[in-house]
Amino acid sequence: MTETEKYEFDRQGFIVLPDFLRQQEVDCLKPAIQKLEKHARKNYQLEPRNTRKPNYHFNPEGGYHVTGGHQHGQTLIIEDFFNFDPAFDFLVNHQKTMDYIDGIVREKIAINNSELRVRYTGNFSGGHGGGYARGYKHRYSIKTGDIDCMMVRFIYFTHDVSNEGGAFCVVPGSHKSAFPCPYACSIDEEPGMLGLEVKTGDAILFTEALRHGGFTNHKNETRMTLHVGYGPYWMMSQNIATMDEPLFIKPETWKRYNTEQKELFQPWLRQGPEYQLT
Ligand SMILES: O=C(O)CCC(=O)C(=O)O
Repeated sequence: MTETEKYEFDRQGFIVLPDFLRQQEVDCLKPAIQKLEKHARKNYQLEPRNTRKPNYHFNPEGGYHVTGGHQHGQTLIIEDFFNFDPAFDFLVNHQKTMDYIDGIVREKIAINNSELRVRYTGNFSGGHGGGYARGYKHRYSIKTGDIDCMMVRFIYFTHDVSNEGGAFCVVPGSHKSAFPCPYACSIDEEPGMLGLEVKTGDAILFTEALRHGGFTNHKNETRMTLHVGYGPYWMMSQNIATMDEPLFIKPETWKRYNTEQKELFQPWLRQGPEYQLT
């Protein structure tokens, strides 16, 4: 992270990283994303349901949890996408990503969230977050002259997303706001809300303390983005289906990872010979 990026991240609570993924990486992710959306669309209403979150289907074959719907105005949120396809493996301990996370999370780092967000025409993501809600999980702070974040997120884009197409949107600087957002209007009309238009291969890094959401998708195309959350090593899953449990990683997925990748998934919490570190 350059000094300019650090300044901008602190000032705004996010940075847009143009051309972050190589073309080869986009080409690897794109078919896997499409395959996962198709799989989840076919299965999300089936049994088994997640016992703690019955609105989620757990898919044993694909290793994911999914909720939502696929009609106009709906979204499918597919958590634990890492299990679905080895095409996603390179995003675990992705050097370029980790260089940024290292610059803003002070403790040993772990992945605490992974989701493919599928947003069909007419869907929006409601605004949430904002510095006033400085709960320990989302806290943004400065310690001994450096950025010290709890949960932060990367979003990876494998197609262009315009404001019309449901851009991820933010209220810049709101990670430092002292008061709750007073607006009850639609996210598209919220004062201060800024859409971040991006191109294929771009990424966005933001602190969960920032007020953010997604504009309404008015295009006749589905918006599909990969979101990965990071934080200190002790923070458990921040996926909704498995909140505050160890992040769900299938033994088959675990086996594919090298030691450095496994270190990002709290190996000390995983029992049994199928979860060896080396
Ligand atoms: O991209 C969106 O529509 C919203 C994403 C979001 O809320 C998040 O990643 O925390």
